Amino acid sequence: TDALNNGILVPDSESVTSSIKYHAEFTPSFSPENFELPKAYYATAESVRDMLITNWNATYNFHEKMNVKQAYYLSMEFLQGRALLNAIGNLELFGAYADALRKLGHDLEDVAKQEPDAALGNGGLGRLASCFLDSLATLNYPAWGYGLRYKYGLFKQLITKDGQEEVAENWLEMGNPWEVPRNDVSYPIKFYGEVVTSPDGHKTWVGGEDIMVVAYDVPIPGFKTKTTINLRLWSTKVGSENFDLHAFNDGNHAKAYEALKKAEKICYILYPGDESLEGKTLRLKQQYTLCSASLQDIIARFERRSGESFDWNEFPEKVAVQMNDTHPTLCIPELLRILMDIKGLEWKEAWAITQRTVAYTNHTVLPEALEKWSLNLLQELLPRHVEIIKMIDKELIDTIIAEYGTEDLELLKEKLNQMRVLENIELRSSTLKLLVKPEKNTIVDSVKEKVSDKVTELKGEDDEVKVKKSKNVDISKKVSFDPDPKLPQMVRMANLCVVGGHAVNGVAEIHSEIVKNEVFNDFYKMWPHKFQNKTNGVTPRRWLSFCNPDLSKIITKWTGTEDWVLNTEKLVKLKKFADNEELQSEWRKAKRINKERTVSFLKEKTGYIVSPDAMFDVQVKRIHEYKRQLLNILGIVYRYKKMKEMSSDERKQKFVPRVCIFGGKAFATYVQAKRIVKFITDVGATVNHDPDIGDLLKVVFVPDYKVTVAEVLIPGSDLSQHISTAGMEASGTSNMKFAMNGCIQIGTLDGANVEIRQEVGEENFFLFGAEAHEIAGLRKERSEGKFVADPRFEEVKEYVRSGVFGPYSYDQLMGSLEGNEGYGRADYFLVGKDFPAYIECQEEVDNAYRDQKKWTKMSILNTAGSYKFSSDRTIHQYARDIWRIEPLVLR
Ligand code: DL6
Repeated sequence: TDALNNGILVPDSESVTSSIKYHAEFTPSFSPENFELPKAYYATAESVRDMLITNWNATYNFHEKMNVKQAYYLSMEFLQGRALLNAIGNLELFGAYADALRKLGHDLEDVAKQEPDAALGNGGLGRLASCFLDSLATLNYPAWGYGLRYKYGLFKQLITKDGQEEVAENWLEMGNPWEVPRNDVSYPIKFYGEVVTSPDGHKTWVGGEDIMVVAYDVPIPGFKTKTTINLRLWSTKVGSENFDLHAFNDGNHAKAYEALKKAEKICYILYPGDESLEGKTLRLKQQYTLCSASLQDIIARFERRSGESFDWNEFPEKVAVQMNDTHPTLCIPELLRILMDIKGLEWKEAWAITQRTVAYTNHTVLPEALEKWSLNLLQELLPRHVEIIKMIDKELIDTIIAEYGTEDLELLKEKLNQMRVLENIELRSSTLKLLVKPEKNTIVDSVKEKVSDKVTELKGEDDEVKVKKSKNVDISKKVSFDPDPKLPQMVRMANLCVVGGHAVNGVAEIHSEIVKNEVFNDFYKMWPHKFQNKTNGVTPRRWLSFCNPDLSKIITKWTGTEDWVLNTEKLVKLKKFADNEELQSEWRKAKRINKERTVSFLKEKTGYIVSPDAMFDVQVKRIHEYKRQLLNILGIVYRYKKMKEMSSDERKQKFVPRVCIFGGKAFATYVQAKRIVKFITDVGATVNHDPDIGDLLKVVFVPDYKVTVAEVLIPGSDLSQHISTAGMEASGTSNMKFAMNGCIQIGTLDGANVEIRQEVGEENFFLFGAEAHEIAGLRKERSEGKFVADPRFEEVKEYVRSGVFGPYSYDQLMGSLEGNEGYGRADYFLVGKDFPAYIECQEEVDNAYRDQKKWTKMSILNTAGSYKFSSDRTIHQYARDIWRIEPLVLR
């Protein structure tokens, strides 16, 4: 018989069994005669979904009735991973489902493995969005996520003899039991066309290409709560009237499908290659689709909830829109367009409402990742939005002039050039009139209102009448420049976000300081109140409780409560037992079990057999030069070279056995990153088959890194590497997951590493490398040829070039570390500079690992100190400081 837990219905294994059987019988996706794993998975998922739907509908109705302010998290990426065990875990039904499936002849874990990862994301940014959804639901916040339903997830990565190969990931092939199409939730989206102005000045965007979006909803259950929030993913389509039956019957099949394909391809893949104009257009269409569909939906909900009479100024009291990076920037002009052109508001009011509604999170300081769009392309695709963006630009120009004055025109010009939303575009004649001293023709003030061009008295600070006459002067003539016809005219999305939103936040303390003091310093000086920090976090449900049940049991035993899953501060209780031998021995046992799971996993995925006695040293993240996988692998090569130079006894004395594990995808068009993948796999192929080395060193590249892979590797690792060039990693989030799972880090003072080190204690973190404030100077030194490389760095590059790792030419890779002609910037990521400190630090790691008592203590203290990095803490901060929303508990 079913029971109640905190008002939540808890079915027993009997009713779970009958629910699974019911779905096995009535699920139309599989043939009736079997109950093999794929069908068992589908039936189990549908049975779980039934339970979620009850809570989901109740949550929706409750929010509708209470009509409280709601937050909307708009993101091009959600890296959800698998849903089944997460949902069962959040519902606390592991026991019931395991029992039920056992009775039906299956093992819950095997069933769960049937589920493909929902990989609608690229890396940390997308996974953060998914952790946030888990926390929002768990903490009972009224909030939704909005994204796109890509037909193919992030590509599947194959590792071949040539390195990385990408294959489409058809994650929907077997159907997706977690989504519910809402055929009644559909909106039109327009592209191209033109703007028509009526005699009264009203603007209408007409013509062009029209498509439709339809909503697919995914339930997001909270942990130990009824609250189940919604992730709404948009899918694009066209109506059947767009299918050209005549063309089809004439045999012109491609033409018949043209409109359909055009619409459908918007949701084919995440980040389509954008080298070509087609690629760029497609990406922009994706971004606009997300923004327009979500805003239409949000506005419809606001209107419905507000009833007959309402004031649009209440919109920001009911709606908070968070833009996850710049990809959803078009929210700003789109909200303005809807408010002005459709709802009839004046510019001033619409602009104020928009600014009060939206906020922006910056996730990178890499200049190449700060999005800019060609004005021409935008103009063609979204002509009305360009008009609106120009209005915003003009508003900003006025603010900048008011801020900097017109005394120093050179300074003003510089600020305008840096801060404007539009780049390389002449200054439009502004409503701004300048007051000039007639005698010297110098500008002494500017006013935004219309100024009489006859006689104006202007009082200076000393109250003397300084100007008797004013003259209308077009500011553009004074501070303008000629746009460079050779350079493209661009729209700077990040600047648009900063201007259009009421809050801008970075994702770790050091990153938020860089955002304020470097990337957006001019804006920070003008609007300091907008800038905030919200250090990232990860959900302790998925990333500790569910992925590491053995360690979790120990944590519960020693903290005396299960409550740490919701209140991670309780993890701090472990500190006082860090030296306790009983805890230490249990801790090591749990690690061992996890390492053995990793051993089987590596064997299955790569064929390599590694020993669980070795230290597992892991670097898993997107492959990027700034993350410096190259530093790691060069450190390994150096170690290998030294091993080869020693006798067998010597090398066993000197080195701790290590399994060096890499994982991560290189963006399909990022050639240098792909070379790094190839290099790592080549080193592995040589080292792993070297009989002199045996178990002393193994190098394994795990193909197709994704959430599911992380859930195995993170609990089973001893050391993890977060070794980016200081100042370049905004935060990192895997560093938090590793710390939670008692894994010790080697890292630079970058991103959230800084805060992790503070919390776990300096002595429990292996720190090396240059600091963020030194980087500019070091790069300058490097490019001026003043850098003197450590001989060990020269030695390792030479060794790579000698051909030990096969015939592939590493000239391009090694050259990039030297800045040789044709190989790009001279070691821009400062691998050479940090190399000696890195390999020395790795020696310290070896020494620490030899003392297993000390190592285990460090491991326990990492888990204890990770309490701050729960996404629950982060979400509370967003809710309080940016969104101003309150939890609403459904009883
Ligand atoms: O904030 C989530 C995540 C950070 O942890 C990473 O440090 C950061 O690289 C990532 N940013 C992006 C944005 N684009 N780029 N590059 O993925 O965000």
